[in-house]
Amino acid sequence: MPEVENSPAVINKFENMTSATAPAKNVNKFERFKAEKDGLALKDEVDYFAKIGWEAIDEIDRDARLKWLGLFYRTVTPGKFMMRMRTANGILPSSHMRVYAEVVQRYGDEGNADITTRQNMQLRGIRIEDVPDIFRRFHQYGMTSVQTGMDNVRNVTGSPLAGLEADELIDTQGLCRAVQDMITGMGKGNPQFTNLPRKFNIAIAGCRDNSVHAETNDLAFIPAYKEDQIGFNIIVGGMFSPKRYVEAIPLNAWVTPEDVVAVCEAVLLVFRNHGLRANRQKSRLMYLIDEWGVEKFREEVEKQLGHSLEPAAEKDEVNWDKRDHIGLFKQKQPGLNYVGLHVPIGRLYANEMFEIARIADVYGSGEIRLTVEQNLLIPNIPDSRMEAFLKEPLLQERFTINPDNVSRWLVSCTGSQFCGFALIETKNRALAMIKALEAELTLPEPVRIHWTGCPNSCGQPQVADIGLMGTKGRKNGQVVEAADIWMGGKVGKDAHLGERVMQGIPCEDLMPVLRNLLIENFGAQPRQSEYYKPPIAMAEIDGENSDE
Ligand code: SRM
Ligand code: SF4
Repeated sequence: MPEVENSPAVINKFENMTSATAPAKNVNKFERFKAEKDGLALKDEVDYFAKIGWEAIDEIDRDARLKWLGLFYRTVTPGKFMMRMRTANGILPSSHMRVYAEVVQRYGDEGNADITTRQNMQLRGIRIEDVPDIFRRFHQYGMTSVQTGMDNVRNVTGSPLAGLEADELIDTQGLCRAVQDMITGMGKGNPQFTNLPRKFNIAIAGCRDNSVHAETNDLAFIPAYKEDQIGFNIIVGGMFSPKRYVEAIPLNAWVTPEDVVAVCEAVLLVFRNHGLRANRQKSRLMYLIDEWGVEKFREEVEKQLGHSLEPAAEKDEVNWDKRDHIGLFKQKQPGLNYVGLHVPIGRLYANEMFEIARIADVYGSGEIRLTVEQNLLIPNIPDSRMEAFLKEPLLQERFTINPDNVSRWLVSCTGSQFCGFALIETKNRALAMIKALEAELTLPEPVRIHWTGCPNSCGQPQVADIGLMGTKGRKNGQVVEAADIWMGGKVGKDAHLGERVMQGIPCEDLMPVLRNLLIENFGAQPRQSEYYKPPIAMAEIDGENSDE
């Protein structure tokens, strides 16, 4: 299990940026401002903020507490906010997609949206003066962005094919929704969980291919049989942070689906009540487990639950390679299909979002699903509608169901276009580079390439075949945007994290490095090779084609 150190320069930059540890006292400055006023209290102040405008809002309210309502002030684009939603199990109706489209549409070129690495949606370009109206619309449609940032539980991820595939072990849709409702007080906000020591990630896998990256979450449920009963083994403490990248470890506990919500609540309460709050860089759940040992942690969860937990099942049921769900597939419901669309780097614009909502309504049941690879699925399309569906211009021109192996698994975090932590530009660069590589190379199998703009690792380079992590490097005496390269991440069955294999490669020199990695490690061939005729001079050197 790799435990990775970053260079002191990068760590220092991060500690400054996150103002990690307060000088004296035993809590950091984040703990102090949380104690002064709960982020959820800002629900009552949003109308006022809308009146006074972004510049007049108290800095801590604007830059930090508003994240409790899902509003992220973007220093990179002054005056504009990003809004992070909740999408339990990554499932949303077309009506929600239409609301998102309407929200970002009003910002013209500055408005867009992203599908995130937690099967979720983020909206961009938001002005504070519009927020009361946007919240009213969310309320009307049963949508929420509450408690999605800072020291809260992030979007609860589940199997994207929940309820659709014949080989499914547990349908995670209702479970993810129930956990979300518990955490957020049915979307209104729940003060019980608004002051955790740090962020917290929960994933529930119901399928055989670990489609949620269970091992990277603070708390994850993995399908496992005990005798003839299907339930979940529990793993805890997974996390990526600039100081440490670590997989979750077994809690040695097995629960039935009916117990999932109660266990989530108990684990969160133990974390809230006992988690470490002195050093913000060491506040994630794994640090509490380090301090107590997993046995004591389990006992405390049992105390909180009021009963003991059954020991884990001997083996879990994750025994498939990970799928990306792109393409056309039969559902378990006779005559119905789901289609996975490839959304390059997860970026969406208003006109495309309206179109996604429309095709989901016209051909499917109006449902849309998101994946942690930042793609989307349209389920419940009858056989009879499939031919027409596949001819839709959106699939021909933008979101193909048959992407090239080079670009198929491309994932990217937000990067410097919108994120103040970023050390490099990611999404646009990743896209430009993959297009150039795609033009040059063919690959026998897809290669999972993940970009992340800084060591926070939102783009999860540690799970990729090739991961790129933004850093600063030097070239010709100048500081330049650069990337560390990770390799060997494995997803699906036997998932494990990769390792950093190269450091500080200037971004402008990345193309030949990536090209070589693809050729040497993944069997890439130059596209021209099938038509390639060696020039005479080269052929002569090889001793072929000689006149003699
Ligand atoms: Fe992340 C902070 C974007 C998934 C680890 N992450 C941020 C912020 C909020 C920083 C900021 O305020 O600018 C980024 C917002 C940028 C923006 O404008 O979009 C941000 N994180 C993202 C997203 C959007 C990346 C993406 O393009 O998909 C993902 C949103 C998921 C969601 O819907 O909630 C996202 N972030 C992740 C993941 C991946 C995951 O959850 O599987 C990780 C690593 C796993 C983990 O958390 O252990 C991740 N983000 C971080 C960290 C490092 C946490 C730590 O313990 O140090 C930070 C910084 C922090 O919390 O201090 C961070
Ligand atoms: Fe921002 Fe990407 Fe860094 Fe996350 S990894 S904080 S999105 S630059």
